[in-house]
Amino acid sequence: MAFSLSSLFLVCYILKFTLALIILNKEIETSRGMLYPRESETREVRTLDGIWNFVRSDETNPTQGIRDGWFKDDLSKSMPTIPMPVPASYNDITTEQTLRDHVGTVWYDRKFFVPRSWGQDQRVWLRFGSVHYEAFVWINGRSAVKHEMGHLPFETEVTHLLNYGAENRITVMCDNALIQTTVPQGKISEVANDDGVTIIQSYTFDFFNYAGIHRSVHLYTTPKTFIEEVEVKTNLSQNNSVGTVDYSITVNGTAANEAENTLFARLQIYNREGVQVANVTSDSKLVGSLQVDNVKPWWPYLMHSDPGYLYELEIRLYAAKEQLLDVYRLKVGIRTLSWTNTTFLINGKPIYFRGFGRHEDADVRGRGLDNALMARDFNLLKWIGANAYRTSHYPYSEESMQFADQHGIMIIDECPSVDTENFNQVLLDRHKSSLEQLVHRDRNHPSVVMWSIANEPRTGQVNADTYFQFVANYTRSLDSTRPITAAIAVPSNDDKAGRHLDIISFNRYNAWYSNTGRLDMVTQRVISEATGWNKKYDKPVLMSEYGADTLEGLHLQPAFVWSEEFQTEVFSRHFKAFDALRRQKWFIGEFVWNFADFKTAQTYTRVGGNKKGVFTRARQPKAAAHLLRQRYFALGREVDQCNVPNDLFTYIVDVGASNVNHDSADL
Ligand code: BDP
Repeated sequence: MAFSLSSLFLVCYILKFTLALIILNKEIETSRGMLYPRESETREVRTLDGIWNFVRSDETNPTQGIRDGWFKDDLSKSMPTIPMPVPASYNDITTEQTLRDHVGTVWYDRKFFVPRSWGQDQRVWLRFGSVHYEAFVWINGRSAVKHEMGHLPFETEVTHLLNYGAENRITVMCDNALIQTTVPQGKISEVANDDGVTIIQSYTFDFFNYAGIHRSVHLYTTPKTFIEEVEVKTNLSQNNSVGTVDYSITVNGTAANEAENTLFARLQIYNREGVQVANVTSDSKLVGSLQVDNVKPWWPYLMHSDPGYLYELEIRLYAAKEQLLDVYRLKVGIRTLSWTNTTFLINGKPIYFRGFGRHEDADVRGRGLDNALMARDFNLLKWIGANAYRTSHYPYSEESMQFADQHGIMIIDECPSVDTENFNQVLLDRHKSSLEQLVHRDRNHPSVVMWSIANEPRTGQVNADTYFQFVANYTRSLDSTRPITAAIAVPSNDDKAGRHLDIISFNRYNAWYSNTGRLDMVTQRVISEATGWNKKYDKPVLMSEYGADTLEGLHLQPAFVWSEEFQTEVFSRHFKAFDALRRQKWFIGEFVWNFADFKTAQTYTRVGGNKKGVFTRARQPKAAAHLLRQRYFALGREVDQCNVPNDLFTYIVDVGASNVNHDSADL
C-alpha cells in the first residue's frame, strides 16, 4: 500500500511537471495599421502631448477607479489631481517616494478640442507611441482601447467617440505591475512594513521599472478609405547599381470593400534632391515593385562616405476615374542583408559591428521621449565612431529609429523579453506578440539589421529549447530578410537556444562579475568563450555586452575597480581579445555595456544606478570614451577605409629630429 501511494504521488508529480513543460505554438492576434502619423494632402496630425492631470491609485485598491467610474467625468471630480507631463515616466517627477516606487494603477486625463471639419467625411484615430505596461483608454467616458506591452505603439479609431467642434476628454489608466506572465517578468508580493503591509514589485532585470505615458499621443485623420499599411522590401543588383523596392499596400475602408477592383495606387520614388527616380502604377492587388537605376544604397555610418541615404516613397491611392483618396509618404533606404555561418554582409560587404548596448533613460523624465537627448545621443554615437547599437532591453522610440535610418546607425532591434525564465504558455504567447508588434512597427527601417528575441533568457532550463524554437521560428515567419539573435549569458555548454538563432550574441563581465579586479583574466577568457560558441553552433558570433561600473571622477592608479583607469583597462584587455578573434572571420562585432549610466532598482551593488556608461547620465564622456573613440575610428579605417577626425589624437610633442608628428596621421 505504502508503495502504491508513493508511486501515485510520483506519477502525479511527474504529470504536473510534464504538463507545466508542455507549451504549444499557438496562433496569436496580429497588429494592424500603425503607420507613423504623418501629415499629407489627405491627413492631419495633432499631438496631445503636454500637461495632463494625474492621480495615483491606492496600491491596496488598484481597481477602485474602475469600480467608481473615474473615467466618466473629470478625474479631479473623483480625486485630487497633480499636473503630469506627457510624454514622461511619472516616477521621478515629484519628490515623493510613494510615487517613485508606486506599484499598480495610475490615472491621467486631459481635455482637447476637435475641429468641426474633422467630423466631415473622414476618420479620426488615436495613437499612443507607448504606455508602460498596460493601458486602458476612454474618450468622453466611453471605452476606446486597451493595450498590454510597454515600448510599443497602439492605436484605435475614435471617429464615433468624439465631439466635433467641441471639447473632449481623454482618460488613461496605466498599470505597471509585472508578474510571471508579463514581458518582462516580475513578481508582486505583500510584505509587512512598519505601517502594516505594503505591496512590493520585484524583478531581476537591471533597470528601473519606469512607467507612464512614455511617448507621444497623437490624433490623426485619414480619409474614409485609406492606406492602412505599407510594407517595403529592398534589393540591389550584383554590382549595387540597380535597386528594387518591393511594396505591398493594405487598404482600410468602404471603397476597398465595395469596389475592390477599381482601387489602384501610383507610387513614386524621389531622391534626396527631390528628383523623381522611379514610378509605377499598381493594379488593384496593390503589390508590386519599383526599380531605381544608378541607385545610392543605404550604407552604415563610416562604411561609406554618404551613409544613411534615404529616398522618399510617395504613395497615392486612387479610386476609379482617378479620384485621389489618400497620400502617404515613407522614407526608404535601399540595401540588402545576407548571412552565412561565417559572416554577415550589407550590400555584399562584411559588417564588423562596433557599438553599444543602451537604455532609454534620463534624469527626471525617466524613459519618456526626449528629442533633445535623442539628438545628443546620436551626436555622441557619431563622435565616438560607433556604427551600431542594440535596443537593450526593449523597443526604442519610433523617432529614434528614424534618426538611425538618417544617420546610418545599424540597430539590433530587441523585444522587451529580459531574463526570461519559468517558461509557460501565456508568457510564450505574449513574447511572440511583442515580436509581432515590433516587427510590424520596424520592418521598413533600413537601420534594423537584426532582431534580438531576448536578453539573457535562462536558456539552460530544460524547456528553453522548445520555447525558443517557437519564438525564433515565429519571428522568422514574420521577416525572413533579417537574421535573428539573442543576447545569451549562460555558458555555451549549458545553452539550449543558440541552435535556433542565426547569429550568436553573448554577454560576459570578465574582471567585473567574474574574477573581479583581475585584469589579467580577461583576454584569454573572451577568446575562448567566443570560440566555444562558434564551435558549438558554427554561426557568426558577437560580444553583445562587456564592461565595468565606473564612478565618474574616481581615479586610482594602478587601476582599481570602479575607477576610470579600471574601465579603460578593461576595455583595452577586451580589444586585445577582439583583435585576436577578428582574425577568425566568424567574429563580427563588439558592443560595450553601456552607452550611458542609467537608473536601476535600489540594490547594494548600484551607486545611484548602473555606472557602466561610457558617458555619464548627463551625456558627458568618461576617460574610457576617448580610448573607445580611438579604437572605433581605427577599426573604421582598417575595415571600412573611413576617414578619421583630425582631433582623434591630442597633440603631444613635435619630435622634430625623428620627423614624427604624433597626431592622427600615426593611426
Ligand atoms: C547584464 C544585463 C544588463 C545589466 C548588466 C550589468 O544584460 O541588463 O545591466 O548585466 O549588470 O547581465 O551591468
